[in-house]
Amino acid sequence: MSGSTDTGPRSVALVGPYTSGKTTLLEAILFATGAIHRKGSAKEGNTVGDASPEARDRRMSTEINVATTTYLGDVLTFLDCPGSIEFWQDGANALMGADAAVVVCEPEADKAIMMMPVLRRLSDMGLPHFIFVNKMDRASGPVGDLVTALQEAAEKPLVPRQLPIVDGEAVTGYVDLPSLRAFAYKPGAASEPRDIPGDMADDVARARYEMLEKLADFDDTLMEQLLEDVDPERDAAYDHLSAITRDGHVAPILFGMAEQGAGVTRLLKALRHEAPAANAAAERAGVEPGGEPLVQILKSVNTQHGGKLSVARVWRGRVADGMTLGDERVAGLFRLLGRQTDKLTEAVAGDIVGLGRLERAVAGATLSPSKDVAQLPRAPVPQPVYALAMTAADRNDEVKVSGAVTKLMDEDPSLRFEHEDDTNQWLLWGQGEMHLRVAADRLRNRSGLSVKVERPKVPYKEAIRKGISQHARYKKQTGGHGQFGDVHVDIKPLPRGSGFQFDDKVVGGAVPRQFIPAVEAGVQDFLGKGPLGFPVVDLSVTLTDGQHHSVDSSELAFKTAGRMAMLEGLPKCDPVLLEPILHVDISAPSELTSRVNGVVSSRRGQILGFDARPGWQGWDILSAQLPQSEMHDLIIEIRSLTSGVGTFTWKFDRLQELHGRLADEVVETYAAG
Ligand SMILES: Nc1nc2c(ncn2[C@@H]2O[C@H](COP(=O)(O)OP(=O)(O)OP(=O)(O)O)[C@@H](O)[C@H]2O)c(=O)[nH]1
Ligand SMILES: [Mg+2]
Repeated sequence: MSGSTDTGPRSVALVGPYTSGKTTLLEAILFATGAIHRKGSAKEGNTVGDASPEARDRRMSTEINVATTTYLGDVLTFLDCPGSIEFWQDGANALMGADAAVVVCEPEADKAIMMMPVLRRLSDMGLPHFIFVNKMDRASGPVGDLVTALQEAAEKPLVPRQLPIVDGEAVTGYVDLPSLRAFAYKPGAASEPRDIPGDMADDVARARYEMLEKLADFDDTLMEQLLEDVDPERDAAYDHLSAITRDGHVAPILFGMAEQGAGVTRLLKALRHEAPAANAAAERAGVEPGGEPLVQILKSVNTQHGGKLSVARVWRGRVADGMTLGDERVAGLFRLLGRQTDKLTEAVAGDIVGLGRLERAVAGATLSPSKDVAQLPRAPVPQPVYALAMTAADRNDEVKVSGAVTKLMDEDPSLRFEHEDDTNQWLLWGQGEMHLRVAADRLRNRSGLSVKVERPKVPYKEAIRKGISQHARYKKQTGGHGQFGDVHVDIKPLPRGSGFQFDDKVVGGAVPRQFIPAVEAGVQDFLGKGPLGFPVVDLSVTLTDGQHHSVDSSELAFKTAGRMAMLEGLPKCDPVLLEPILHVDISAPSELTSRVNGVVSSRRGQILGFDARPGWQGWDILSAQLPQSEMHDLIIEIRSLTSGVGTFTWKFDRLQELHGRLADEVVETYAAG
């Protein structure tokens, strides 16, 4: 068999929709390659992956699992990525350090749509990939339909390189198309050769020809052979497949059952021969060959006891324990097997290793012995789409909580923690409710900090619709030196977006110069909370006249008079509630756009139109305007309508008047706290 295997260490990302079996496949791979001697299962919660309390509690991956093993002398590191779209960032960061990816999916044609975002990303990155159709024990319906559905979801031509052997209801093995050999699955062991079932001969011949035809699009020699009706030999067929897959032109499809370990050895062989060597990824990332050692941090974890551990891809040179990277010393170099760390003395290009105690390392950072090294591209960070207001359960912990959240953001750039001044709430922003709840769990599990979360308040505002003139006098005579300030102001509405404007038209020193700023301060003070209970915007206040007293007038007196003028005047100005309206661009597969329309309408949204999503065939972008109060769980509904693939981006558009029952409800609810 051809295809060089002297490639050095390589890394393979396991990606694909949630619960497709990635972590189970990792376990099966580690077992098949002898890295572990007892196979755990997702159901029992004792796999190498998903060992964190957050993952165990939910029986799903909430972050990447990293495990290095050796197969026939080749070092392979697997990066098992969470399938949930909410934890996508961790996987996206890991993909930056992968040489190839295996997209694990389920055998149902109607779930193929869930593969679109990940297949799109792989093709954008130019990352060679394989499709592993898992859970073949649950397969129903013809394989041909599944392949068609997968191809519709895929960017690259997909090449089925196996044909499952079906016995009654059960899938019992497969025919390997390049070699035309058949294998029977053996639970927990490598498959055994068997004969091709007689009734499959025609299907096999056709499938093999179709495979070669697809490969021939990228290979002139093969094209000539096919045109001349020459069937390429087994080795030649492998060579074509390997070269074309390695270059990322096509993605082969393999089948199996991770839980039974079926199809795992064939997958490993495919990776061994068809995954590119580490230098291909280095070239793609823009790493110059030669020069000092270079690593990129794929993930950093602040463990509760062992200090910080960073998962890094070595891009160039040799990395040793004790070496300086950035301006910190590597304290511990490890080979990783889930949570288990084994000391290493050295790592080379292509390795994925653990680096101890690089306190300033953050996901995506590029490090070398020199301090200021050019940074390699980082994974894109999606805009947050969901927020919860967060407070420390114990008020004394507030500073600690914000410190601990900052550390979480170092690990996960898709989290954000921001103060909303209008509502005076700290908001934790991310990709969905589970994302944020896991973050809250991490605070508890790692830092012993307990937090409370709630639905964020909407930053409503209020404005006025009528102008008036108002007089206010503050006067106090309490023996000795009293207080006196007297003002006349004109209050007028301004157009939307103008904010607040203060003018003074006082003549003849009726209000002495030095007290005018105090009047303004008093007015401003009141604007923080208007008659309806919200910050007041879009108005002008003009100081037109006033009176003062040579002894009793003071800044405080005029400030109070300014406040009083507003307190008495604003309710007479016909106050109105303003609600923030956001511009939202929702992207979803075109066949679901009408349902998305329905969601927007049911949320008081206004549809502006839709367009094809650039670069995403078969997808639309729907532009709409939605009240912010209707946005809180929008992502949840969009995802549930679109098998999890729909997304949106948003930005503030404007403030808009809100009247009637809805406005009354808002005023009541917020007044009640
Ligand atoms: N029937 C069947 N079930 C399987 C197979 N492989 C995995 N499963 C089950 O599928 C479920 C999900 O498995 P995981 O390995 O956790 O899936 P995952 O893709 O890592 O899930 P996320 O990390 O949450 O995206 C578990 O209940 C597994 O036991 C298989 O070959 N056949
Ligand atoms: Mg998993």
